[in-house]
Amino acid sequence: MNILNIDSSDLARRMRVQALQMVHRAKASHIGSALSICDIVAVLYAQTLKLAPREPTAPWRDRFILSKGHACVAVYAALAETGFFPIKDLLTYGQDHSALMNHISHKVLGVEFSTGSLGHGLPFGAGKALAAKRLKQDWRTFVLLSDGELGEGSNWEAMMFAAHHHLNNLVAIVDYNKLQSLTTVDKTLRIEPLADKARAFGWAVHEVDGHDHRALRKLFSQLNLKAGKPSFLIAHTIKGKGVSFMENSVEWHYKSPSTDQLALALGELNHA
Ligand SMILES: Cc1ncc(C[n+]2csc(CCOP(=O)(O)OP(=O)(O)O)c2C)c(N)n1
Repeated sequence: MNILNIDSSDLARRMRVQALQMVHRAKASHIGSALSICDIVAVLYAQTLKLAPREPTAPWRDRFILSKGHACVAVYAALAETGFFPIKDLLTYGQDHSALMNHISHKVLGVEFSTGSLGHGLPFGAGKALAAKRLKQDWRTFVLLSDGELGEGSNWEAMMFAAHHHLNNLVAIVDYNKLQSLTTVDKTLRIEPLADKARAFGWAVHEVDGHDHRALRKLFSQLNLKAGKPSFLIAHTIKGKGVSFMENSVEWHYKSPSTDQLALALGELNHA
């Protein structure tokens, strides 16, 4: 089946540890955004995606696109922890001449598409899904979006396009943590009623707790890809999940943890 079938909870914990260390070392931003998606990304890499870490461009692989490219440390950590490249390479994150840039880069083994300017992952993913159909290939395309990103009109164009072409091999997952960079999504540009909107655009809609591994695994394995519709998964999450003082706190969109804060955070993750 080419699914890794490893423990997703352990992977998510290791990803959080790596993400915190990377952001601290590089004095970078977006740790809250990365912690928000660790469980979703871990369940995808550990138990959902068909992939081969030693053959990152295997033609049959499922495609995963991180559209909220600012949360790249979560994906870099997942790729290193599952063997796409050496874990020690994570030490170069955010440094001059490193492939591991502060927004996700396709120069990193296992990354399909560079993003960072929000609103590009879903249009690209829809094109990939259409290509798979035209090539009569059965690989699927998963795109992970942020909630604030839905303010970009390109997503809604891609949603019309995907429904029009019956792209049942396309899965959009919205990391619905309800926060943006400076305040809530609701105060910035309201996206509710999100499920109704996605349904009206012709997608099959599901809602899930984005930190519940069992629920995520079940949902990913039961997607009705034969229904002739693309799938829109609304994953309810907490920005900063896993580190108590970062949870639901907008300041951790930009702030980088100090040495003391890093130690506290790692302690909470049982990583002394
Ligand atoms: C087109 C574009 N406009 C603005 C930005 C700057 N920016 C970076 S992250 C962000 C919003 C963060 O909120 P959200 O998209 O909900 O992601 P979260 O970090 O909460 O997961 C913005 C506006 C960008 N990256 N791309």
